[in-house]
Amino acid sequence: MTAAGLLGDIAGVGADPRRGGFSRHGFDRSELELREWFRAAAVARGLDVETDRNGTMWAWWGPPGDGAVVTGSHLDSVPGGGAYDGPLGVTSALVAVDLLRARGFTPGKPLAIAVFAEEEGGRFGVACLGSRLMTGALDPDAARRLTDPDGVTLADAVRAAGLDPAGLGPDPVAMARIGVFVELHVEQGKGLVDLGAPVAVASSILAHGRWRFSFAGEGNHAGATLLTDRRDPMLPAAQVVLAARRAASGIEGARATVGKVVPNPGGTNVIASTVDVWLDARAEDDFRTRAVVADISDAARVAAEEEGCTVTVTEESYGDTVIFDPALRDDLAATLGDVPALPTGAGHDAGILAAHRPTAMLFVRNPTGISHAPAEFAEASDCAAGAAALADVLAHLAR
Ligand code: HGY
Ligand code: MN
Ligand code: MN
Repeated sequence: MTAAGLLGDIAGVGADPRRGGFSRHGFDRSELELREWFRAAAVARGLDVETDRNGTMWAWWGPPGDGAVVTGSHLDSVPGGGAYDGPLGVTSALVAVDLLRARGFTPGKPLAIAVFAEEEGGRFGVACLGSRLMTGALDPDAARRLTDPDGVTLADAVRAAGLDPAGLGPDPVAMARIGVFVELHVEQGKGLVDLGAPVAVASSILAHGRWRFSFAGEGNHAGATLLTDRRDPMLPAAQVVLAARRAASGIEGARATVGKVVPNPGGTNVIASTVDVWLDARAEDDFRTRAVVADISDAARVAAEEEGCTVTVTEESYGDTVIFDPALRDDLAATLGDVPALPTGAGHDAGILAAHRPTAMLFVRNPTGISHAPAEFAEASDCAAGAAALADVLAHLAR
């Protein structure tokens, strides 16, 4: 079975007819279904599957042990996301095991496929939730209190999935098992198209984070309230959208996005009483990223005051610039025949683990560069090249 073929097997899970693409979020019905699919696919390959206390699934080739060679990714998506972001890394890992078996390879070290929970933060708002919890980058008490849009807490969601919420948090046992981590991912850009190559290794990840701007004004009637009598939080909310583009434009390489705005109560003929606006901001380093956010926050405060509203700004998640282990990166690039190294603006569980373990990524060419959208794509032949490259890398690391 090929990686593209395995993606075809799960194409019915979490398909979102309203948004297009897939909506698969941490511990929701579709993600749990994908977890069962992964368990069956791993068991069919003779791998032993366990789920740790942060909801990370581990499929072991041979006995579990410390210092393992670990590969994997995630099965959740953004709302209305593509088929490849996450699942390509998981399916490629399964195919890599098949390829290594067919070559008669036996790992000289423990080898595992890991599937992390809620990488996109599409349900509970914090990206790389599982890997942040495991590494201690996220306070477990704060995590347990996170809520989804329906008000379900993470504690309740993991309990419903059969996990003990008290077990969420730093996991030194799981961490000790990771000797090296390699995540294969569809490229989220056109670097490989420009280079005319199917596969690259990753060099770095931009500093990035998410901030919630909560504006409060006064709910009222859209027809009966004079403009001069309004305290409409949608006005300063709109200023955040404009300030994001302006602030990021002023700093080379920076990007700032408002992809989610939630007015309450959200009626056409209702002046909202509150509006929440989520900002995703990224730049080359911490200083530049925080400068972008500070600029937008200043604009939000001025605009809120002008409208008689209040604003609170909350950092929901943050990660500094990641430079992937240069020695490992160069070793893997050489193993694959001097493939190129590319930076990315996208976050990954590999980026969280990179602060703790030698970590690398492989990127697979994306002909349009589109990601986090239904049009995300990789040719089957490039997926095959990616899985073969992952097999080569795993064989090299687990020799
Ligand atoms: O948002 C991101 O960068 C990632 O795809 N989770
Ligand atoms: Mn993503
Ligand atoms: Mn991803």
